[in-house]
Amino acid sequence: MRDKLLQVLEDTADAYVSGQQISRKLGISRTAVWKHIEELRKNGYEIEAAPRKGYRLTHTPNRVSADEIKARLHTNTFGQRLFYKEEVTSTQEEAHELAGKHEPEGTVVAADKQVKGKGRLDRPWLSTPGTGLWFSIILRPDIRPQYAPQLTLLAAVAVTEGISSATGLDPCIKWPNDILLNGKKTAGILTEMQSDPDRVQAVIIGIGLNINHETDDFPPDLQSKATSLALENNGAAFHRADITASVLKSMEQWYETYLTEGFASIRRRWEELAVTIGTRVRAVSRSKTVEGYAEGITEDGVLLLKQSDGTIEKIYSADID
Ligand code: BT5
Repeated sequence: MRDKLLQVLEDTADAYVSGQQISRKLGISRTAVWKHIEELRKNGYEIEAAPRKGYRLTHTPNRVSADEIKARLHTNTFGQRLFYKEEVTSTQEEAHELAGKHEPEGTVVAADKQVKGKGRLDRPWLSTPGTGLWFSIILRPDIRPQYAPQLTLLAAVAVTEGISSATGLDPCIKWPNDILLNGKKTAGILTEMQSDPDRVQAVIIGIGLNINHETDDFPPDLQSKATSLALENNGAAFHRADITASVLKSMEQWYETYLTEGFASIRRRWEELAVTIGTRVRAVSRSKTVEGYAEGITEDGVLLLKQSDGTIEKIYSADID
């Protein structure tokens, strides 16, 4: 019924439609109309109600555009140059191409749908339209390639804080790149780079944010592992552009800190936000599985696992159980 009501409101575009007209069209009482309007509002729809005129839809949460994002941006550079596309293969591919064409630092490519969203190690990233937001940021730090993983950790801190300041939710980080709510993944980060042997040309940070998914939007095998901000907010949706703008703001702030002060404060904040640290974990990589006590991370983002014999194992790339 809510879909039908929404359709009626959308069909009338900017004009008002009276409660009586809606109740006739949908075959429900005016009280029921009002109740459905309230439900829509809870889900982020902004609907004006004017005496004797009726209702008017002024804002739809599930529509994102470059304008919707830009209107909410409080950054100097990040996202100020913004390409928004309804559908792409992967925003990473688009951003790589733009980086090759000398697009400046802070340029963002965002999409509603990715046909081939990618995770690490060529794993797929589910990018259903109308639910989340998938975007990539071009950075051009003057660093050596081996320090690029620091930017994954920077992004993890920034995404965690960006989500909490926009939603009041309290996500945490799982090494190296998972953002979790209630133990389930709500965002993922993929860092790739274009580099000379000793200098980075561009780092492309891809961020996948699950925002308004319902459980059924995830395939069965992901339902126990993945979540969305709305699912962790009693089903109430967020405006995807709000979340995106908040994450970009947080990214810009932490990136400025990184450039002026180095990695130390990011590392400290990362360790505060990470569930991985201070617990026993199992790191599974292609070549081996290592169990141990997660002591912390190094200056270059490597996870340190203390073994029962006291030796420290360095984990460069793995999945953590
Ligand atoms: C990641 O990889 O978590 C990095 C994801 C980065 C996605 C962004 S979206 C914008 C940009 N463009 C791209 O094409 N990619 C980036 P990884 O740690 O390898 O996690 C991948 C695993 O997470 C998959 O094997 C699934 O098990 C699970 N997964 C896939 N889609 C998911 C989703 N939407 N939400 C939660 N988990 C998901």
